Amino acid sequence: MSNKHLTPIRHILREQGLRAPAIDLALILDRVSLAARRIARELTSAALTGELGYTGTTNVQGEQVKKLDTWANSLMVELFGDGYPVCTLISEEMEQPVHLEANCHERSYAVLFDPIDGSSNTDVDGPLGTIFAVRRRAPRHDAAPADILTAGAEQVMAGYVLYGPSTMLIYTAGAGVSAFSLDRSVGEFLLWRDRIVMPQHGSTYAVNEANYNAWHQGARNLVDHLSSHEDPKAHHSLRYAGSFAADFHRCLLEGGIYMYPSEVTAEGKSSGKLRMLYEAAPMAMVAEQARGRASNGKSRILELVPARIHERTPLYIGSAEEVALAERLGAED
Ligand code: AHM
Ligand code: MG
Repeated sequence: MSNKHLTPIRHILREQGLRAPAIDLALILDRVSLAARRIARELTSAALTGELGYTGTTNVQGEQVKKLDTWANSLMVELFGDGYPVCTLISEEMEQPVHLEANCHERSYAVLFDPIDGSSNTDVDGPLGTIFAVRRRAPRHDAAPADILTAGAEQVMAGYVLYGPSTMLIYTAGAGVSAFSLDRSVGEFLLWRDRIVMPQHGSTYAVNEANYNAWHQGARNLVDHLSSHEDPKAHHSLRYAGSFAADFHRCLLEGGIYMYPSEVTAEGKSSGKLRMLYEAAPMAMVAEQARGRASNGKSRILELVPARIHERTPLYIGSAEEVALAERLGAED
């Protein structure tokens, strides 16, 4: 059978069969796909429609909010609010979860997302992303997210959209990683690559190296090693787009490592920048499903249990060899 005309929804149903959970996930993927297409369209015209720049407010993370962050967050809340099967939404842009009581059924789900990843790129026409994860809500749950504060291994689907020269949707529902490219002429994501395998080793690393002096010694040793010219086989080039989705996508396709280490401050060790539930854990599921790895420098990201919905974690993600090296060199010891 030809793969040429497979949309994400038909793909997941073909992979998982016409069973109830697969249909639920297809319905969710349908909303992600629509959100991605609308965000992609908005991004192409944002400069001319006055949608660039800041709102003048700060979010729960204390970060300046861009107009596109707010717009994309509202869009996703509106799309998922539209009925079964999603009853809980957790977003980087919202202090509290949104609970949609009317959408609660025997099987219902939480979608956790970062609507615009790499916000510093909005006003300079750089690459951007949307990151998402899907978790089952426990039977007889209430509005409180206690059952969502579990290990990332509980995720049933995860992925990201990359808004670059083309718009790509990448997802996994636990049976490999698939990538779809947006055909703008028909407004559909169509399968580009299936069962992607990340190379075990790559030739690039991605990190904000301007933070070098604030890192723990182990993280500095790792970057010293990757950038050293002593052993040509160990030498990597630096590639940093400032968008996790874009930097991770390079690792997925060509291998290498993306990292956001913790920092040593007067108050002690920070937890890095990236948030566990809607940045690190979803990408960790994609990485592992592509035979890569994701670690906080000591432990597998997918085994860590966050205590709060906006909890942060140091992150080392990408090719198995580079992530193992980060742990071996004690990046977070
Ligand atoms: P955001 O969700 O507010 O955009 O923050 C996440 C982003 C990542 O996409 C990117 O890798 C990182 O923050 C860049 O941070 P920095 O500017 O500190 O390098
Ligand atoms: Mg983010």
